Parts: sequence; C-alpha cells; structure tokens
Amino acid sequence: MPTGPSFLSISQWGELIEEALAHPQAVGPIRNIRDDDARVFDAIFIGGGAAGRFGAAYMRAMGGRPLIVDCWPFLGGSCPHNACVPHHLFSDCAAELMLARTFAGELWFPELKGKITSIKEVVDLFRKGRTGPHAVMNYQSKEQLDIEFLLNAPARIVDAKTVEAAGEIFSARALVLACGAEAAPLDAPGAHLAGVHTYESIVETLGRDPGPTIVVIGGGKTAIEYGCFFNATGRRVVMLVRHRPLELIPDAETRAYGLDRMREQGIEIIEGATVVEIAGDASGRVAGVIAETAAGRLEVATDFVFHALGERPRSHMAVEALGVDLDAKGAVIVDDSLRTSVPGVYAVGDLIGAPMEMFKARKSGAYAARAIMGETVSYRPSDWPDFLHTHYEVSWLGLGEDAARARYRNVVVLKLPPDTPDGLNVGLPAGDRTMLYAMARPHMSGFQKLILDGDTRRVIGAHHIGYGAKDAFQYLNALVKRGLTIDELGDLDELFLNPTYFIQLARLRAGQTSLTSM
Ligand code: FAD
Ligand code: COM
Repeated sequence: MPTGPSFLSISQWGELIEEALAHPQAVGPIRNIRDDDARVFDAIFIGGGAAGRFGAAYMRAMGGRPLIVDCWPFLGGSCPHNACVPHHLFSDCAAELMLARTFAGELWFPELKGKITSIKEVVDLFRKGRTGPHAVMNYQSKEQLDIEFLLNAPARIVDAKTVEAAGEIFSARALVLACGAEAAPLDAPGAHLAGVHTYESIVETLGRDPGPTIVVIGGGKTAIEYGCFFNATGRRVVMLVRHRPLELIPDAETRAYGLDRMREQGIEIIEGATVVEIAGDASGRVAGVIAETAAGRLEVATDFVFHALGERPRSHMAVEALGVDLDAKGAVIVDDSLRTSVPGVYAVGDLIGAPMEMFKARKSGAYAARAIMGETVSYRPSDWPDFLHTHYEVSWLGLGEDAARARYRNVVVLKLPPDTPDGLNVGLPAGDRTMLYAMARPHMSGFQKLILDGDTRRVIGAHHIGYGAKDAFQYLNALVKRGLTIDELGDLDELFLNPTYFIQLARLRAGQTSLTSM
C-alpha cells in the first residue's frame, strides 16, 4: 500500500477538495510534481477531465512524462462534477419515481397522489456525494497511475510549448488542449433571472425547491433527461422544443414509443416553439416564459426554467494565444492524429466537438498521447452506440428502420412487442426492472427492435427502450461493426431473462433460409 510524506488517503483527498472548493484561494495550488525527475514533460494537458486524465494516464503507462493542469481541485472534470454523474442520479430517480407513482397505493408502494417530491434534496445529496468520486480520481491518478498534476490552478498558454500556472512556467514537447465545453447560453431577454438554470448552475446554485410548474427549453439529451426527472417529482413540465424532441433516436417507432410514454407521464411537449422572453417579478426572479408556437403565443407561469441548448467548446484561450483553427460551431479542428492547425499542439475531448461523449473524450485523449509518444495513430469516431434517458433507458446502434429500408431492399425486423391486434398490450419485452410493468401495465414494459439485412443476414440496427440493455450495446456494436449475422447472434449464450431478447429472437429465426420479420 502506498504511503509517504505526500500520501493522502481517499478520505483525506475528500477533505482537501471540499476545503478547496469552499476556499480556493486559501488552499492554493495542489501540486504533485516530482522534483527528482529532470526530464522535460512530453506533454502538458490543459484540463484534467476525461480527455486530459485518460490521455495523461496512457502517456504515463507508455513511459512518458505528462503534466495535467486544471483549475478545479480534482481530476475527472465535468463528468463527476456537473454532467454525467448528476444526470445519472436524476435519471435513476426518474425511473424509481415513475415506478413508485405507477404503483402508488398498490403492493408495498405508498400513496403518492398529489405529492410533489423535493428536487433540492436530490441536488443536495449530489453536492455532498460528488466529493467521493473526485477524491477517488485524485487518489487513483496520483497513487495508482503515477500522474503529475497541478490542480486548483488555471493554466495560461504562453506559446505552443509553454504554459503558466500558479506563477510557475512549465515547458513540454507538446501541448494538449483538453478544456472541455460549457452550457450554451439562452439568447432571450430575462435569461439571467434567478431561477433560470442549466445543468451547471442547478448543481451549484439551486437554493430552493422549484414550484409546481417547470419550463424546460430544448429537445436534446440533457433537456429530455432533466425534464423527465422534474416530471417524475410530480411537477407539471412544459417542454419547449424548437424542432422535434428525441430527434437523435434514429428509429421512428422507438422514438414514438419513448415520446408516448413521456406524454403519458404528463409531460407537455410543444414542438416548433421559440422562446421570446423570460419574464421576471419585482425581486428579479423568473415569473414566466413567453414563447411563439405554431398555435400562437404561449405564456407559462413558472418560477423555474431549465434550458439545455447544447454545449459550447471552451476554445477562446487557444484561439487568442495560439490562433488554432475552429469549425463553425467553435470546436477546435483536429486531424486524425488529434493535431490542431498549430504544430505541436493537440486537442481532445469536448473541445473538438461532436460527439461530446465520454468514450470520445477518453479515447481521443489516449490517441493523442500515443501520437505524441511517436505512434502512428488514426482516430475519428464513427458508428458508435448511443443512449439517453427518458424515465427509461433508451439505447441504439446502427440504422433506424426507415433508413435501413432506404438503403437495403430486403429488410427484416424482429420486434417486441410484435405487431399484433393487441398493440402494446403484451407484457413483452419483460426483464429486470420491468417485471412489475409486464405483469400489471404491459404497455409500459418497454420496446425493442433488431433490424437485419435479409440478403447478407447481417444486423444493421438495434434499438431498445427499457432498463439494463445499454451494457450489451457496447459489445453488440463491436460485433455489428465486424459483420455480425443473425446466425452468429442466435448462437450466443443468453442469460435469461435478459433485457434485450436479441439472442433468442435471432435464434428463433436463424433457421430460416429466407428470413422474414416477426
Ligand atoms: P471536461 O470534463 O469538461 O474537462 C475539461 C477540464 O478543463 C475541466 O476540468 C476544467 O476545469 C479544465 N479547464 C478548462 N479551462 C482550463 C484552464 N484554462 N486551465 C486549467 N484547466 C482548465 N457523456 C457520456 O458519455 N455519458 C453520459 O451519461 C453523459 N452525460 C452528460 C450529462 C450532461 C448534463 C452533460 C452536459 C454531458 C454529459 N456527457 C455524457 C458528456 C461528457 O460529460 C463529456 O463528453 C466529457 O465530460 C468531456 O470530457 P472533457 O475532458 O473533454 O471535458
Ligand atoms: C469519470 C471521469 S466521472 S474520468 O473519465 O474517469 O476522468
């Protein structure tokens, strides 16, 4: 077990991080830089989020010498602090609350009619709990991954090889920009009123519970995920969506199932809505939202607005200091080796634009490290599996049915529930976490679809709404990229009951020489 003068246990890291978040100046820079190593740094990672941390870890594993500089007092970046981790907490609560509300007064579930549950209590729970993951990441990075870092210290780029932080100058063979992204602003009068929140501000500044009505602006992942959580607490949720909600789900039928279940839970989704103004009261707090919609002007009284209009790459410092090239959305342009337009300067993670997801952040960091260490690498994300949460978990890969039919002449679909006169009133799919629905509210037990090219017998799309299938999609996608056929899928060993049913559905049909849908 590691010990020594500079050793901190996970709980000691937790105390230091808490103190630094409360009093950043008083704690000052947190320095873990070896004095006994005379080697020049191979790279300075500006930002120690998923991209910077995984990049530095990979470089260190390869025998290189990375340095991470981050303005927060912990490594791991936005994921554990205000993005993925709170999102998953809120989405877990949404699923639990939908179950509790659906069965309220039945079995062992308490009566919940008319009861609104606290959003602030969950946010407070998160604020207390998030130091745990922060502390683990500092401990792991220092004691297990042997990474050098300077935390609680903003970095300033001096030139393509030099960074200033906490009054010190650091030089390296290469610079890796890993500064992430931030919530895009809402461009409407009143956007800065108290009670108007983003995913960042809700976990930092929520001071009191929202009233009975919440307006959510946006129709992408974060808007849907937070909107479903707010709704599950028993509040009225009005979603104002400029285009169409859940648009990123590629299969229309899967998307419709997801939207129908959201509406069934009471979410009011207004498509084609443009926010004109956030109205305030005399105290400077939001009092309502005014929007133009296809049906005319809409006014919703509320003391809480949540907007999620995408994320904006934090590219300004790199542009001002180095003049790196950006794309139209402000993301740093990189080639397949993660090199920017400035020699010796790399960029990774959310800073390089879509997909702004953890897998891309971590992988791009690792690929940049390998490139800097002299490997010839090529990384450009393509054909990745994806997911989001409504009150359910929605996972997908490959093509939706319409796109599949446009591209292939012989499309075969294996679906649960199947197309029958009973519609959704069939308790399938049924699996872990949906068994109560399957028995008592079959239309709520989920939806899934496997899409095949009947000629080559290959899987070309998979879609699932329910719980517990996301994990399978990570591995299924790798197999699909390698040309997985229905015969190979049907020959795998299932752990029955499993949430996706893909293996046994494939096996039921694999005997057919000329495949047909079911
Ligand atoms: P970050 O993690 O943001 O790291 C950037 C770091 O740079 C920060 O630590 C910051 O302090 C530091 N920094 C910036 N400027 C400076 C400077 N001048 N000096 C020093 N340090 C600096 N993805 C998923 O795959 N699954 C999910 O479930 C998921 N949920 C999400 C939920 C929400 C609400 C949001 C907004 C995003 C979610 N994402 C999810 C996306 C995921 O969080 C990001 O893709 C990922 O965190 C990006 O990592 P990064 O390292 O590029 O940036
Ligand atoms: C995960 C953060 S919450 S990191 O990707 O492990 O750094």
